[in-house]
Amino acid sequence: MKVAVVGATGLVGTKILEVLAERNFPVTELIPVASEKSVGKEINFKGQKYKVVSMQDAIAAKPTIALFSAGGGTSTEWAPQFAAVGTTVIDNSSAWRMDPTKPLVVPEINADVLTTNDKIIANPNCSTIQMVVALNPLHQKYKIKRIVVSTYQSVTGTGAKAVEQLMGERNKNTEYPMAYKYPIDLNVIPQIDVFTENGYTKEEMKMVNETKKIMRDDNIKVTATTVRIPVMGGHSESVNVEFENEFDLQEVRSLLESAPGVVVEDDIANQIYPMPLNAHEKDEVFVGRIRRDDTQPKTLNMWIVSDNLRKGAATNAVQIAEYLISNNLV
Ligand code: 11C
Repeated sequence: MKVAVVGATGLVGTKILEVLAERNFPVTELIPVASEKSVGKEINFKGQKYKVVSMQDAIAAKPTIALFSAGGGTSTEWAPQFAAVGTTVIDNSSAWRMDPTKPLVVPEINADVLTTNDKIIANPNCSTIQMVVALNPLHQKYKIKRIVVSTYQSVTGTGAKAVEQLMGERNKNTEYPMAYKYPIDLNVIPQIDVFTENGYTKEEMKMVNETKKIMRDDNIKVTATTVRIPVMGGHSESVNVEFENEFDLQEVRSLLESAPGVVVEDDIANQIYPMPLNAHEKDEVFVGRIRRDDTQPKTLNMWIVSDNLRKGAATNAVQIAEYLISNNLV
């Protein structure tokens, strides 16, 4: 299968190449694509070198699948041009997620919406993916009324420049780029992405809107505070969830233990709970600190951690591609 990776030199693009190789995705021809300034550079895939090509050359090659991770502007402009030559685009940006004609997919939850007609498929935001993977099995059983989520997000979500800022500050370098308005090392920044008119940030509104679309339930209320912290391994989330129906804590644990893509790490007697250091480079969503909210009925608290570059981006996109292949949708 001819596979294009658009944004192949970025943090997510590099991770997509790693995940494709690890999972032995059936790539017969790899087409790495990046911005004009990277065209001609070489990237490594399974021990072989490939030259980065331009968008036009990639479209001319008519790949079967294109995995996009090059920002919303690039996706808006180029994804339809790939789709027009018959390529199925799986897009990591926010460009198409809330378009009612485009599916927004987390394979463990709603891959069944996909058809052969879907030529642009949206991959959700990282902080949304890990939350819904853990919450969907509980929604199926107890029906979620309201979610209150606060996030603790890794600098890798911003990209390579933010990693350079954090390490530049930590190593007391004299020169490094500023990805954020403020220092990030020894700090916490309660802003991810730009502010919207309602006083929330775009990242917060992604969690609100994408959750409803993926879980196919517009009645779920979500309120979010998204926060950047000086961490590299993954995103963490404190989630308070109120259900329509009463739950049994032991049953909640069993549901999570048998949920696809979820690992329960919850043994407080031994101080076992999910942490980004342990989730780093893993594909699962880790859940711990599972306990009742004693202040109101039918309400649960939990702590959810996952590697934002893997399940939050690259792995989820590759899993969508695998689903398309195994269901003859490409
Ligand atoms: C972050 N969640 O951690 C963002 C990165 O809409 O795909 C991914 C942005 C997106 O900053």
